[in-house]
Parts: sequence; C-alpha cells; structure tokens
Amino acid sequence: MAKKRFMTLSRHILEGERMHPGATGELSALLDQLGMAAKLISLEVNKAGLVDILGFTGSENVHGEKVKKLDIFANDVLIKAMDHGGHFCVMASEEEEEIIHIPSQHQVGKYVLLFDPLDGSSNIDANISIGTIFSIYKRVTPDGTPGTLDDCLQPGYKQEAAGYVVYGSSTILVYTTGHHGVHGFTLDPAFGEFLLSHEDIKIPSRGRIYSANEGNYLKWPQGLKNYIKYLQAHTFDEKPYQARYVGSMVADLHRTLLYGGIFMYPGDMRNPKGKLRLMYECNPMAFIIETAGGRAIDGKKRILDLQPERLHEKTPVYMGSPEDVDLLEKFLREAE
Ligand code: P6P
Repeated sequence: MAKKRFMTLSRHILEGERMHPGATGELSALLDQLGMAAKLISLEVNKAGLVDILGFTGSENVHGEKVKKLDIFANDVLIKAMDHGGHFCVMASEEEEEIIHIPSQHQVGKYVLLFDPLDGSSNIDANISIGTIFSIYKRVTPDGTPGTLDDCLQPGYKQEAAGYVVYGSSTILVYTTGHHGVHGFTLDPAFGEFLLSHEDIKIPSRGRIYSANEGNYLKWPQGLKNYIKYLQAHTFDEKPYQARYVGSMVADLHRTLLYGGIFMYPGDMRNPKGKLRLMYECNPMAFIIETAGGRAIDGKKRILDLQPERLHEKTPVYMGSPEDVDLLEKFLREAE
C-alpha cells in the first residue's frame, strides 16, 4: 500500500490549481474557505448530541445566546464565510427561497455557489451521519454586476467544482474540479486540518449494494420494481446483493462512491420528480460520481445535462457504479 502523502486540503487545492496554467488561484481560495466553514459546522454538529446534557435550553445556551437549529446555523456559517471573499456574484441555499445577493459593501466575483448546508439534519438526533453539499459555477452574466437567477440555473455539466462534507464517525470532505479526479480529506481534530485520506477515488465498476427507500416500493415504476426483484434473485461475485439505506443522501452516496453499487431516489405516482433537489444535491453529487467513473441519470437522461428551470426543482435520481446504472436503465427501458 503506497504511503499516504501528508497533504492538507489547502495544499492539495493549490497543487491542483497550479496544473492549470490560466488559473488565478481564486478557485483555490474559495475551496479553502469552504473547508474552513466545514470545520466550524463540524464542531457544532459534533456538539449537538450534548445540547441537552450541557444545559442548553434549546432556544438559549448557557451564555444566553440563541441556539439555532443546526441547519440554520450551518446555513448562516456558509453565507457569512463566503459572502465577503470577493469570489461570488450570487449564492443559493436549500434553506433560502430566493437567491442570496452579495452585500453591497463587498466586491462581487466571477463564481456562483449553490449549497445544501446540512442535508439530512432530521437524522441528527439519532446520531446518523449528515452532510453539507456544494456546487460551484462560473457566472454567465457580465462581471462586476450583481449575480442573477440565470447565473444559478446552469446545467450540471458546467460546474467548475463540487463537493460534500460528511459529518459521521469522522468528518470527511470530498471534492472535485472535474479534471484531476475526486479526493477525500479527513478532518484531524488534533490540529484542525483536513488531511488527504482518499486520493483519486474511483468508484468500482459494479457493486453489491443497492440503496433506496423500499417503503415507497408499491409506488415505484414497474421497471424499477423488476430491477429490485432481479437483484434479490441474483448474486454478485457469488454473494447475494445487500440493501443499505441510511436515509441521508451524503452518507448513502459516500458509501456508494467507496464501495460501489447504486443509490436511487426515484419519482413515483405521488411525486413524479421524487424528493431530491437538482441544483444543490443531485448535480454536485452527479459531478463527483461521474468524475470518479460512475453514472448519474434521472431514469432517462444524464443528470448533468438537465436544463434547470427553477432553483429548488426536484429530479428522480439513480447514480453509482456504471454497470449497475446501465442494468437499471435497461430494466426501466424494457418496462416502458
Ligand atoms: P426518505 C434527507 O431528509 C434527504 O433529503 C436526503 O438526505 C435523503 O437521501 C432523503 O431525504 C431521504 O428521504 O423519503 O427516504 O426519508
């Protein structure tokens, strides 16, 4: 096993930037700031379980400060960390109905940031892993002007970078710029640095795990039902398939990225577009999965090719190992 390089997130981003002759170092700076925000959120998420024990009232803490819900806290941290660096012209968050303008006293930049500050936060009380997801584009409106909704509503293949942070048994940040692979960094709480722990992640071509909320089975498209029944009747590497579903997208997809298999949140009769959001959940995760060698579709089309019309629109999503997504696609097509 090759000895792991002692590489911090900041240095890794800078090295990646240096491989681009025209790079201005701006992407490095903003990714570094995202890492800083992730450390702050991680601190609070890891304390959350202690809220009752430490006598926080749930509305005010021992210092009389308002204890915000964790996802609101994470949203505020990201906005405050990212709105004054001069990198962005506009931002958008799962927690904010409208686009987030850069305060007039700050310089506007050439990038756009979309994020889900704390996905799966309903799981926090059960100490189940949750995550932050981010997606970065270059603006499409003239430099120097306030960013607009058009800057946000770009198809996923135009992303400049994407990543997620999974707050679990350890805090891991995974990011890609789409060019030099997908890389994971584990937060070393001893000295508060993200250290390279998963270099150049490649998703296995096929896996033994399928991941979906089978409580919705009866409402699923027939092709998907046929696919699930096929998996349950067959083996992979002479072992039966396994169903694994955390119910936290970042946790389920981090496992899929490392172990292989397929993650699915389909549309159904009641919710034809499913539940997961295109712009700040499916697009960034699809960008990562594809860069790691996987596939991501909505059942018919490539997720990254979808032209968004609304900021918070949803899409059915099937993503993971290429051979698993290929097989699922075949079942969906045959049942049409
Ligand atoms: P269900 C968490 O609430 C979330 O947004 C995603 O992280 C997760 O994949 C999905 O919803 C789980 O939804 O309907 O299976 O509980």
